[in-house]
Amino acid sequence: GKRAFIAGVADDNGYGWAIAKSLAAAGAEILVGTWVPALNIFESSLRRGKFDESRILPDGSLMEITKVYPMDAVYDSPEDVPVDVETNKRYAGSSNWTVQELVECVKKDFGSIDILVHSLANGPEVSKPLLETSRNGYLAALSASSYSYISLLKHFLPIMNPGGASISLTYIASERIIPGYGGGMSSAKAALESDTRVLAFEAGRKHKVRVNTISAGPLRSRAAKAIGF
Ligand code: ZID
Repeated sequence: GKRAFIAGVADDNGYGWAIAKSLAAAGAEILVGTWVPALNIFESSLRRGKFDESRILPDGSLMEITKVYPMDAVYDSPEDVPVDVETNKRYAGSSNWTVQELVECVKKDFGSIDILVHSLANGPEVSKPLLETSRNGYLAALSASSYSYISLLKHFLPIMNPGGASISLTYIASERIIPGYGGGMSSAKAALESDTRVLAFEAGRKHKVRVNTISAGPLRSRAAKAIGF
């Protein structure tokens, strides 16, 4: 069977969860990466059976998540983590959550993966029009929503089996004006789409791994509610 790593699952309402279920139904082993500040509540909800109904697969069995990894995709290695984050109560309880350390852990635990799913985004100023977006807000949106994909793919590629596949989720606001999708999020999705073409070329040639992005329809996830969509 195939092994999939899905980055960006912290509840049962988002695309990451739904994709994990589809992959599980198709017989894949499921590993997920959960944003560090959301890790405790996700793991305890899982343990307490809060998601059991949403875990039901078409054949009646429950989706098994083999392992939940803490992650923060805006940090590539420990040197990148600022002191205030490192010492933050919500982060201090977890370890190995930078992208490089995460991939080292997956390698140690499982050796390789076949499928990488990027289902995460964050834009702290998403509710501000682009004209009112600060430099920091813009760069944060691109760091969490676009570069996070380059970083994950770059670190996972050496342990991805040839013939493997990688996918991310985008939004049509990259191409058309959608008021309300501000803070540089439209720019972040445009970057993600352009990067998908370049990364497909590079990862395809070098590692025989496919790279695609899906322009998603509306889903009432936590992220979508947060921006009032
Ligand atoms: P979600 O909240 O379930 O997933 C986002 C995840 O990212 C959460 O689990 C966060 O904890 C995690 N996260 C945030 N920052 C970090 C970080 N630094 N490190 C690690 N994890 C982090 O929401 P979702 O399922 O909506 O989002 C998944 C992907 O789908 C994102 O790339 C979205 O941009 C994309 N997407 C979602 C929708 C939607 O409707 N939910 C749309 C398009 C793309 C969309 O907005 N019409 C209107 C709106 C839309 C489509 C059509």
